[in-house]
This record gives sequence, structure tokens and C-alpha cells, in this order.
Amino acid sequence: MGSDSVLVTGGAGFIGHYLTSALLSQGRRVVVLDDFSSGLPLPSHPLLTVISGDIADSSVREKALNQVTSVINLAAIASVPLCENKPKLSSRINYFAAQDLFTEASKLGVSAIIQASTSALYGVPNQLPLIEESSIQPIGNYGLDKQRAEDSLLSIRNTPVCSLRLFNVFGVGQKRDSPYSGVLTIFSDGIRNEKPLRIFGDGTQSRDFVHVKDVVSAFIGCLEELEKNGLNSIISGNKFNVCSGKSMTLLEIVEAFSQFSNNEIDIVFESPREGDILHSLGSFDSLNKAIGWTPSQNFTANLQELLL
Ligand code: UD2
Repeated sequence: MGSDSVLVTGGAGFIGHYLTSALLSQGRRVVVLDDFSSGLPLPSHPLLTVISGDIADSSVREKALNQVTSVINLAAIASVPLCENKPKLSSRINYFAAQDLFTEASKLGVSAIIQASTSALYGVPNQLPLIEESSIQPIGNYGLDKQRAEDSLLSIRNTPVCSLRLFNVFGVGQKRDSPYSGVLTIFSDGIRNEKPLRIFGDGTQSRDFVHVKDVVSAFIGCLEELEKNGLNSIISGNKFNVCSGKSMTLLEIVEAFSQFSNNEIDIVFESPREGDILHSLGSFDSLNKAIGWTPSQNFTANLQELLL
């Protein structure tokens, strides 16, 4: 395969679909490795190769890595409760398989490895907005395994690498039928189907919602930067927040949705979810300074799109 081919693990997932399609539209070859446990089939494309398999299986990784020159690791058990209920599965995929993938890719001399990390690494924030130097204190298996994976990637010195800490990612196409989908997907689905919205707590909790297309532009921006400047790149060996730099409370979200919907919105308040953090907000200054990345400014339009 040519020198422009990228492995996207977890490419059949929500973010993976957007990322794969953006890379293909740039004329790049993409190899998607996914076990399709939660992902959806990708439309066929002459530059796309799909490997259906388990990222924890070394022969599957080998097959995928032998076809590419760069790697983006999105494969993960993304459900926090599932990681709590199945700690071995969480470690197997979110940590060990990721670590093996990074080591093997590095040995093969790839041009770039980028990990999809998470704001869950920060746990309960000591300060807001969160910056990359904020203290790391992950809650639960999901955050812990993601932290270990990030650490193992950033300890690699002879390959251009970076880790992107994604905040609350949203956009059209996120699975609607899962109770663990993001709150914006659950709320928009409820409004469309005229079902009451459940707010866990009093609705004053806030999150930093970043649109999936902004996440894709961060991955591609970092990929191109690492491929161009290699180990001399300013981003190599570093981690970056990928966020909007703004936070909204759930009550503000409902208010914003109500402006776009003729449907009556019923709210049911329930007890706060166990382990929930109250507020989350990130700063994207580092990534902005490094590669000029900025998130889009059309939050309300992106919100409205969820209701269509
Ligand atoms: C996000 C991630 C999670 C993990 C975590 C780390 C998503 C879907 N989840 O969880 O994977 O990275 O961050 O901190 O991106 N809520 C309601 N009603 C609902 C659904 C949610 O009130 O029907 C509340 C929920 O209790 C929380 C807020 O909305 O206070 C956001 O919930 P979320 O699951 O979208 O995201 P979060 O930040 O808890």
C-alpha cells in the first residue's frame, strides 16, 4: 500500500465513520480494523480496506499494521458502566491491546501514532478550565485504562506520537438506542419522539460539548503535523485537550433545544447518577498554539441538526 495509508482502529464507530470518510475524501488510503461489536458497516470505497477482527489478537493487528504507514487508535470499550462491570475486558481492549498496537507500530517504523484519549483522565476537576497539566485522577476502570494507554504511547521516544483527550463528543450518528449514549443524543431522541427527558440531578451540571467534525479536524491536523515534521514536531510526545472551551448546563441545553422544537418538552428529575462529576470544561489553547486548531463556533446549529 502507498505511503499515505492510515490505520483507523474502531473505524466503524461514531467518530470512526466521520474520520474515515474525511480521510478517504482527501484521497488517502484507509484500513479500518473493527470488531463490529458496536460499530456499523462502512460504505464501500475503492481506497478503503475493512478488517473485521479483534484488536487484542496479535495476528489481526499484524495484518492491519502491515498495510499502513500511520495509525489512529479509536478502538475502545467506550461505555463507562461496561468497563466497571467487566474490568478484564476494559483492560484487554482499552489498555493492553492499545499498548501492543503502539509497540508493534513503532517497531515497524510508522510515521505517526495518535491515540483517542479522554477527559475522563482528569476525574473530578481541581480547576476549570482543565489544561493538559491539570492533575490526573481517573475515576473507575475506563479512565484508568485510558490513562495507562496514554502513558504507554507517550513513553515511546522513537516514533512521532500524540494523544488527544476528547471531551463530550456529539453529533448526528451517535447510537441512539443505548442508555450510555451522550446526553445530547438521548435528549434529542426524546424530543423527537415526544418522550420525557430524564435529568439526573438538578440539571445544573455542565459539560464541554465538542462536535464530532471538530474532533476529526483535530485528528487530521495532528496526523498531518506528525507526518510532516516527525520527531521534530512540536506535538510529538504530547497530549492535547480536544474541546470547545465552553460549557453548558443541562438546563441550558434543554432551553436551547426548546427553541428548535414545537414539541412540548417534559422533564423528569431523578437522583444524580453515581460517580457523576458536576462540571467539566477544557481549554484548547495548547492545540491551538501547536497547530492552529480551533473548534467551530456553530454550537446551536449543530444542536438543531440533532433534531432533524
Ligand atoms: C462522559 C462520557 C464517558 C466518560 C465520561 C468521563 C459520553 C456519552 N460519556 O460521560 O464515556 O468519558 O465523560 O467523565 O460521552 N444525563 C442526564 N440524563 C440522561 C443522560 C445523561 O441527566 O438521560 C446527565 C449525566 O448524569 C451527566 C450529564 O448528563 O451529568 C452528561 O452525561 P453523559 O453521559 O453525556 O456524559 P458524561 O460526561 O457523564
